[in-house]
Amino acid sequence: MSIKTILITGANGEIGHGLIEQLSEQGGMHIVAMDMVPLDETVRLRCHRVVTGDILDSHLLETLSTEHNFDAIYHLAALLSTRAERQPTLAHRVNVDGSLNLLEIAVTQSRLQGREIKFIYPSSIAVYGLPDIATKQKAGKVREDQWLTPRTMYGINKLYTEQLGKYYANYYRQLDAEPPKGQIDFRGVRFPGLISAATLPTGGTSDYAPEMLHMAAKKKPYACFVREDTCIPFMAMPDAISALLNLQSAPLEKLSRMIYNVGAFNPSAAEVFRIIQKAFPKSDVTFEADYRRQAIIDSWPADVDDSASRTDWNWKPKYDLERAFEDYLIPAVRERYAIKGQ
Ligand code: AKB
Repeated sequence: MSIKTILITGANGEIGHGLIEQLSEQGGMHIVAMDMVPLDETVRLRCHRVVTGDILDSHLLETLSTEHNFDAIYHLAALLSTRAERQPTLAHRVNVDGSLNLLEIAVTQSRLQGREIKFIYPSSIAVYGLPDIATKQKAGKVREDQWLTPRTMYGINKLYTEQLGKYYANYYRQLDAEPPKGQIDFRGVRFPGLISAATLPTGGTSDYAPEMLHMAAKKKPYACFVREDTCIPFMAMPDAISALLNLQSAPLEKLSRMIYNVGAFNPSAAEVFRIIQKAFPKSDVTFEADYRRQAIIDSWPADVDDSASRTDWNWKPKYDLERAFEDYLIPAVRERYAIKGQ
């Protein structure tokens, strides 16, 4: 069996940690991991090569591309929604220009190797933008082609990068005398808010759920920045990793689209609190809505229609709300903070 080489950007982030763990367990591949900051030891040891650098550094990316033959690129690097609102031009550079650099590397690799390169892209429910709560409640499960009117820089960046991916896969250099065909096999999932026991997100707006959990486990008070009735979809991190891996390995002929919704559970903030409180009865949570961040969350759907993923590549989350907390999150955070003595 030939060893595959996989490039992962944003490798030190939440998804990167879980993905590198899973891929290295699978074996049979060299992981080239890239991030702006040095990788945590636990993930570093699982990689063939680690590159500390910026996806905006095209020279660095071109050098990497001459040194490796990539089979697939998982482009995870991004500035999340809250941070992107605070630094919109930086977010645009990282989320759009950085993605463009990676797509260029993918087509260059494809040309050099004379075959299709897979490009796996985590998009987000932030691509949706519902105008008000009444519309959100009426909309219910949102399909991939509905409400594509994001109100955040991050959502706009994600939606545009999805389009760029489709362009590179279908129309890149379409005016050339002999346009190259099928150079990249672009596949994306629109993730809901993700909750991991191993890491805490930084700079997102769905962060209230993982923050509530980790603060309760650390016995620290937490002021939740959204109202109790706030509702968006969430997913446990192991399911997010499975979604990326299963979409990656699905036969191309089964895929009816390039971008897919994936759902798991969609609790209100109060329900998240109740389930955490059951495990940590002394958890000290107050609800102090920040109306600006609340408005972002209110523009995201309460649920997504992921029937296309279920039909095309057998998407089925392992964790519903109860299982996610009872079987995965609570035991793992207990262990994590007990070990750290916090
Ligand atoms: C964020 O809150 O920005 C992200 C997302 C929903 O994509 N977690």
